[in-house]
Amino acid sequence: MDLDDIWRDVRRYVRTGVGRMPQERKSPEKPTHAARRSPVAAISLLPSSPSASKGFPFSQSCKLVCFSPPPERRSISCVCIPKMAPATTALQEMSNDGAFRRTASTFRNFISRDPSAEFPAAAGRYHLYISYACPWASRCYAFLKLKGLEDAIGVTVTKPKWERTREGEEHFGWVFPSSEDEEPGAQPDPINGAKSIRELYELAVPGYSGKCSVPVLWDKVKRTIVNNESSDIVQMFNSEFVEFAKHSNCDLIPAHLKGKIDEVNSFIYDSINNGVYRCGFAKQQKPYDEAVEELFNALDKCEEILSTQRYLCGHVLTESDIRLFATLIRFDEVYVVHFKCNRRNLREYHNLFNYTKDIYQSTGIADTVNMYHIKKHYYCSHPSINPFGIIPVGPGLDYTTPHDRDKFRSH
Ligand SMILES: N[C@@H](CCC(=O)N[C@@H](CS)C(=O)NCC(=O)O)C(=O)O
Repeated sequence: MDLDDIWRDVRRYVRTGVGRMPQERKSPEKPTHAARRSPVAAISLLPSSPSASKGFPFSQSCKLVCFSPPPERRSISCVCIPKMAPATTALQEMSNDGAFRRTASTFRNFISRDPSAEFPAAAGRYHLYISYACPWASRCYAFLKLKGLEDAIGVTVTKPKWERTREGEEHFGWVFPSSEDEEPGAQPDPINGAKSIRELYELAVPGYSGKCSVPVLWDKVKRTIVNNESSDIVQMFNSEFVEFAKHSNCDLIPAHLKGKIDEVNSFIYDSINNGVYRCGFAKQQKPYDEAVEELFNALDKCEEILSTQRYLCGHVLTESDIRLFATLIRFDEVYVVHFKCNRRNLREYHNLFNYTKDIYQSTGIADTVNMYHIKKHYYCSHPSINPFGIIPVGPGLDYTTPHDRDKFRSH
């Protein structure tokens, strides 16, 4: 391997996150003994510099020097490159082995029904920003609907297709339409007048350079993001807003099922909810093969569970069902094609397909599903997967047709 080979590897690593730095040293100015024997790329971390990392999959800058051993004793001049940092979109959340690795959410405050809490529950104070396309955001909206919180918590929907969030910058993400008519189903931001979800993150944290995801739960009083993690948001909607809920008796996380719900959630998260993304965003065959195997094994398991009971945790609808539904409703229309989850269609699973219809037909849920937004987002926002942004015509399933899940009512 000569210096040019190393340089090529380094450039590839920086550009795609795939591969390995040949060797890393903390003090590039003083090459070590090993460095003198074989060519190395030595890096040192510089203070994080968002501007230096623009357009790269990493956001921390590095100083990089490549040395070659005697007799050549050549070195390639130092450059600043970004390395190893939070991604700014899901398409960049990639490990060296080509597998998709979702980064953790960053805002994790909790709203409490305790009036003295930092974020006390109140009607009209909090606002939920979502995209219909996003399964994580949709589960929050589903909770809001099932609990009947529409009058207490406002909702704004972004445009489905990711757009450039700032002139002259590389970042693509969720944006709001400029008028109610621009994109049916999406609205301008009525609270902050933001042009994009990114602007909300920047309002909350000036200079923010991480991922700008939905859902966003916004506090109008403190003018900040309370929480951007759907699994937290659904818990708050379930238990902390009871006073303001039209359907206060609806408990999607009942105490006696909590253990079971957690167990099912963790199983379906890895293999199904995030599993479809692991299939779709994989950049190498092996992680894709593994993700597909896990996904369909898990679907088979759910199919079996649903052959003896109406819902995943028994005979009542719970959080686990809302989580699974958010993935299943997108399955045949998007994941089978776009994410290559095509071992089987959902509609070939008798129980899962009827179960999906059953939940779709539960009060309020159909309002949380906008298939036009869902398809437009996935097929048009990931040019590395679908470069021409063509939206496939089918299959156009009708989830309003009769299902057979009532058979479990008498049990
Ligand atoms: N852990 C988060 C994940 C949310 C998430 O990944 N949202 C995606 C849409 S499906 C997003 O907004 N991505 C923005 C981006 O990747 O730039 C949650 O469950 O709330």
